[in-house]
Amino acid sequence: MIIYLDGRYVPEEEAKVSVFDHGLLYGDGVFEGIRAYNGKVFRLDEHIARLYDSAKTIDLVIPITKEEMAEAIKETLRQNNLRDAYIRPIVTRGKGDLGLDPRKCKTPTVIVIAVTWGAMYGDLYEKGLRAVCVSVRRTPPEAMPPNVKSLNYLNNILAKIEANYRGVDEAIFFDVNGNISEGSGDNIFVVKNGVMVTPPTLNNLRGITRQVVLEIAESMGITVLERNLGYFDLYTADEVFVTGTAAEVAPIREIDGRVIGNGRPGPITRQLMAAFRSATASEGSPIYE
Ligand code: PXG
Repeated sequence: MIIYLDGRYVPEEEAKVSVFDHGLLYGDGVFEGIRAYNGKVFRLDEHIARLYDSAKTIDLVIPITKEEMAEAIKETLRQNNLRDAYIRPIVTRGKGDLGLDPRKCKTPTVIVIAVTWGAMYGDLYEKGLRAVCVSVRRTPPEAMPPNVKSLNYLNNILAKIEANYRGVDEAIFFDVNGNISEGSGDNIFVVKNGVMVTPPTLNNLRGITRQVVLEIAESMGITVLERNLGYFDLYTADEVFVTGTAAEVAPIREIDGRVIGNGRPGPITRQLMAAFRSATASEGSPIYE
């Protein structure tokens, strides 16, 4: 495997960072998760824009341009002969000392990893996922905006651990005000009486899959609302699904033991899954040309 590290393409064994890198010491850095389908990178510009916005928010200046980042991503895919892949650009604050002051970190570390990747949830796209609402709350935007895709994912990992202990596939977060936020690594939608609703993005990550699904729904004439949701809206929904680069569009069949709809992926979810699949198969920024 070939990794992009600070402007060079190196074998995995040589792709090493310092133990004094603040990405390791403090989770001080940002990342993205991007997919390539059939030789094309899906929504590359949107992912790169979000990476630079995440970095801007934490006052981290990425030492290469967006164009150079796009090229580094595509060249990493070419170096590994990949057409269908999961891509992980990472930018850390860089090497500093054991103090947390970022001024000690002179040069950010830039990494791009690309690996082969298939469907995340296997047969669960047909059966639907089981989920629980977890007790840990999504980090409030006043503390750390969930819009920043930072290297500190402990809030999300705590949610995932809770879902694991409860024997289900995914965690659903609430925020500190009792509004639904998102899944551990995906955004959430409910469908009731033909209307699709998803929370506004103050308390969750502004998902790129979420945005694609909103665009698809609008083009299909489905009414879409962005408003706050609570437990009642989840349990009484006709359909619930989550969206993410890794998860794609994945139906939820059960939440906290309550069966959602008839316990099978609903008609709107199915339509969106099919439309999303055709979007990923046709759109994208070509890797090899
Ligand atoms: N919310 C959070 C907290 C995320 O981390 C999404 C929503 C969906 O965003 P996109 O832009 O991908 O539609 C994410 C996605 C995983 C995993 O294992 C997920 C993500 C990152 C790393 C791992 O599910 N991010």
